[in-house]
Amino acid sequence: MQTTKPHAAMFASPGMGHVIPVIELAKRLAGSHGFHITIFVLEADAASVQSQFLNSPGCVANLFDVVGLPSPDISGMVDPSAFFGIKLLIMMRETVPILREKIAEMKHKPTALIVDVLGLYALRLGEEFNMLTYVFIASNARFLAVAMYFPTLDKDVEEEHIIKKKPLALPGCEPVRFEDTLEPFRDRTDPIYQECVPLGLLYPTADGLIVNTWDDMEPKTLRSLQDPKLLGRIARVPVYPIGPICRPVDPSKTNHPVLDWLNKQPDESVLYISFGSGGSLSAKQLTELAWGLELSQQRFVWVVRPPVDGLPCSAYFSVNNSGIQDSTPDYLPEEFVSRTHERSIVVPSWAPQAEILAHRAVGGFLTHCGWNSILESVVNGVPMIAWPLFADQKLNATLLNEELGIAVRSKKLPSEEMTSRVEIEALVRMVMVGEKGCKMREKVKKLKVTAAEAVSCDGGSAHKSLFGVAQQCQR
Ligand code: BUP
Repeated sequence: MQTTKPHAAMFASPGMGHVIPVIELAKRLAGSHGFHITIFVLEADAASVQSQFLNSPGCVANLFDVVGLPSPDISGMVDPSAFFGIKLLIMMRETVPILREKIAEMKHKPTALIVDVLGLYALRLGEEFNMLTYVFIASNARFLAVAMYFPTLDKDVEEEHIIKKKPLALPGCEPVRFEDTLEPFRDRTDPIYQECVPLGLLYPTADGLIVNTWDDMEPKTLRSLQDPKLLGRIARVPVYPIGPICRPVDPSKTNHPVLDWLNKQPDESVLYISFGSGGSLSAKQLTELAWGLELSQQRFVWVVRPPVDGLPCSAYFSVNNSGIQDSTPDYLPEEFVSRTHERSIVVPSWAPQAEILAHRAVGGFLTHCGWNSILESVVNGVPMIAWPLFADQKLNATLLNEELGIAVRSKKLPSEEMTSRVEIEALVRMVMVGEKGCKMREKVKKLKVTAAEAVSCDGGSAHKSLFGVAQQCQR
């Protein structure tokens, strides 16, 4: 029996949606389970949010080491117009030789390697350096189920799902609409499909699959993944539901103009709107959203990003009583800020989201359905308006809206260009002041309780699951 501390190397993809949960997992493995942790992450521009986050006090608290890896040049390997998730995947693939060199140089070799879903190519290093290997799915069990099952469907995709439009029948799980699956899975003739779908076969080559979810959030899918007669037949390795892991925050201890403004608002009266670190809307859709928010007459905090052809912005768009001129950016309706400033605040590009969602004044979240955003909403008992854009977001929106009943969603068909201002107004009012909003709030508050129970150090399921990982690593 090994007595020294287990040493885990973690390989994180760039982007806040990946880096934040990797750091949180590292904190728990180091803090509660005695791991020594080295995190390898692709270096980003020093001014980027990622670099600032990694240099912030919470990340340099001596709990783990962070090693930056140079970003490889992938021009010539992938079409410049390709979906950014694909570019990240190729960057991570091309970084594996550098990661290999770094591990080979380490004096105190890792005994375990934990990669995220874009780092699956690095699993092959496990055998070479005698490390146990894990995949950390910072998304959910449903994403894992689809990714692992897709190679099994492969040849049926065209006939059954694209032509006949049949949902995917995953053993023991709710059927999954084909249009909810990830973009790279939808066109068998695309080279990206050939790159991405076989990745599903790599999950079972790891020694364990660590998922940021918990039983009450995804009971059916988790059961299936753990049942050898259902999806467990494909997973073949232990599945560890260790969620929900989110950044622990205290809004009263954070200084930020948005939080100052929230302090002055009534309980559960503000809608928070954000499309995540990578999402933006078309200019027309932004206009409709702005009008929908204004027509709803509700309070809101909006993290707004310019449409692809818009100009970047650098100031808070608020109009104060001393008569500062209207600072509405030109991609929002004229004088939008002047008309709405008494009950809203518009933030350029980045806000302290976890603190905002934990604030007592926030009563709804219009979200792109990134998994971290969803978890941050659930742990604070905040109902949602689901507005998925890409990647796993449609799968997530369906879970929230159709299975858990904690989000409403636009009825817009895929063929329609936009969600109209009238529908947006109705969705906002439904969540903030409607009967449906009350019911959703009740449900999400119950789920919040199960989330807190899961992560409790006093016998919570997530804590036990992580203990399982630690035990496996001690062997
Ligand atoms: Br935008 C924004 N402030 O203004 P997701 C995001 N975040 O703290 P994504 C802020 O980034 P994926 C902001 O709290 C969450 O922890 C937010 O992760 C934080 O979406 C994280 O929700 C965003 O998973 O990533 O970035 O689109 O690719 O995983 O969907």
